[in-house]
Amino acid sequence: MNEAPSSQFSAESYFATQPAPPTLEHDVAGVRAFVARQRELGRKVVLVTSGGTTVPLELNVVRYLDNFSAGTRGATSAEYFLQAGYAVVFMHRQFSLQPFSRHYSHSTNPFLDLLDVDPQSSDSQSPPNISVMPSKRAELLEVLQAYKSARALEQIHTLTFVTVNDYLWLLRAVSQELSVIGRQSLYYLAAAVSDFFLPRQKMSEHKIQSGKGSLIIEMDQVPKILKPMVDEWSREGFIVSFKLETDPALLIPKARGALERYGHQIVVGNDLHRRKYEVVFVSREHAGQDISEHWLRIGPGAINALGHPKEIEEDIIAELVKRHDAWIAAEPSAN
Ligand code: PAZ
Repeated sequence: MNEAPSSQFSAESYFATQPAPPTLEHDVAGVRAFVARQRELGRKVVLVTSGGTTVPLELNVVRYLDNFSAGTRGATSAEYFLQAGYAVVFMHRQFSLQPFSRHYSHSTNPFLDLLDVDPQSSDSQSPPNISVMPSKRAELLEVLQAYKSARALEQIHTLTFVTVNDYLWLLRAVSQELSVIGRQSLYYLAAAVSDFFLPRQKMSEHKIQSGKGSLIIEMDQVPKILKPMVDEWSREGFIVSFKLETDPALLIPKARGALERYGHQIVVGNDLHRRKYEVVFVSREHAGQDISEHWLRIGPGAINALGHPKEIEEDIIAELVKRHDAWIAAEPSAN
């Protein structure tokens, strides 16, 4: 593929030329109702984005580029936000991991392996009883209770995206909806978003045919969406973006660069191979102050207060809740 410089889309020209997903209005109506309810209840609301975006190469899509992300960071973080009393808008890539059900992912911990069949209990009238294996009950109960509680308290609202275009349209719309709660809103942008896309106008309608040798595709750069988010859509929101790098030497300079360019609150930097054990918060304590770095690390085999294997997201969310509360408390008074 060719990464030669091509046309630059501003956010404005992007939305003027690329089509909105057909479900956008319906999705936005759902978010509006959810945010209104959370506002009545006085809850803080976090938008968690999670999973990778695709870039289709054809209108009748057979092939696409994808961004790496299983959705673990987002799904895990959403659980800790719920535990901290936040309402969560969980915007994730279709079929990526989700809060609670992530514990029983089909590949690492298949749900069917939790179950036992009691052949003694069957007769000609009824099928045998199915039960959860005793050794699995305590863990399942804990996850199930947290899940049921979040549902009963109407604390979580879920939205899905697949393409980078779906993601951008949804992000703009959801940010605008969340802006009504001002400083009570937090944006936790953990999705892995493509930097490149193929504008609709340049896409082939049908499957790209082979037979002409190599394939050369020129992609355009995805507009830098954090800029309008900070300046226009979510002016009072507490915005946390993520920066993923594979070259450790680039992590801090890139995270600092993003903070300087967009002027939001925090960039969480993570290295692909170390992301489950260490992250770095890059931020300014106060506007105008120097940028500082704060590392969070967990050791291998770390155990949390409940006796479970420690997840770094527990510490990330605890730190963010503290900083978000300080941000809310610092709100300039109305008079
Ligand atoms: O979803 P996951 O747990 O497999 O990975 C999380 C992550 C590395 C995608 C996330 O922490 C992140 O850095 N997101 C931003 C990626 C980016 O720079 O576009």
